[in-house]
Amino acid sequence: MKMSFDFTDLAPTTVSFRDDVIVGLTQQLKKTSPMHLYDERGSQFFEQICELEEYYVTRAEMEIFDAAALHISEALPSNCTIVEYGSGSDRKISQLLKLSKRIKGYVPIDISKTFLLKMSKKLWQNYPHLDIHAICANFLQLDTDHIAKIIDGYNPVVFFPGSSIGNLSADEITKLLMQTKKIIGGQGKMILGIDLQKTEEVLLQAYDDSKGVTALFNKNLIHRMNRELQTNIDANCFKHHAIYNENKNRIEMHLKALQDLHFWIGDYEITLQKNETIHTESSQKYNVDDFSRFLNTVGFKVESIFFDTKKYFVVLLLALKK
Ligand code: AVJ
Repeated sequence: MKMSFDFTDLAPTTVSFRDDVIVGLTQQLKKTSPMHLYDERGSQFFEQICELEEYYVTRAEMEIFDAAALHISEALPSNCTIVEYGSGSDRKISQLLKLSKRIKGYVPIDISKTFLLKMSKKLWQNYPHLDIHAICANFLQLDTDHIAKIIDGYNPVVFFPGSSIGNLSADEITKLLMQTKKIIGGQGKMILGIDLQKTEEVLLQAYDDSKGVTALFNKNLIHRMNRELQTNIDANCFKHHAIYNENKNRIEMHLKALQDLHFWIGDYEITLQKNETIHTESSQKYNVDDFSRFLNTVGFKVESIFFDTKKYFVVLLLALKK
């Protein structure tokens, strides 16, 4: 890396948001991609979720990083560059930077441009010697040659915390892991956080919190449509609806219509019947043995597994199988 700070804008456009939403809302079972929840406003709501008592995910993972600090640091290649998928705030990378002197470069990748700029500039102020190359992009569609050029000789470590992998479909996960293999190559590592199966009660509290922050996060999708797609939908006509799908071991967030609704996105008429839902996000909850076995079948070696004290969450340290 030649400069200490730079920024590449490959931002997904409002056009792709519009097209995705039209496709998703004209189907039998209405759904939208979870990435659309993360415009600037949505990213801010998600930060508030991370502070909630009921949302155990962030705290459990940070507890793990603290407890396993030495082990993780020693497992990182010296002079490494951390490539973070869906970086969000600087909370977790700051924690990693504090616990390891081996990190020389950082490539945060996020679709929320203003949010990414703010976080990476703040980080650069705190760590002026860190080579930062921020990329505004959908981390599912990376140009791996471009990433390789940026990393330029440093040892890559892909960082995917927070169990964001749990939002992705099986196909997307496979694609993401193949992309990761290309990025990390023989010497690189991956640090992956996954959320574990637990009681429905704990899960529902985490995804339908008492302050209603998750509801605001979910309903922001309607406000985003009003802002960007010139719709004029009353967000109060929808209710935040979080359920645990036991067969699939996942939390699902939906927006449930409180009455019959119809509106237009350009020339496309969208209708919802009362109680019909838009499925906005799934958050998969894993069994660590099953997931490790799966990782093995796609070419990864699980080098270490770190749990929090409640065994709510795990951080996996991965390398490529030889
Ligand atoms: C950022 C995808 C990990 O699934 O727990 C939080 C998003 N949705 N509350 C998750 C989310 C509702 C979060 N991830």
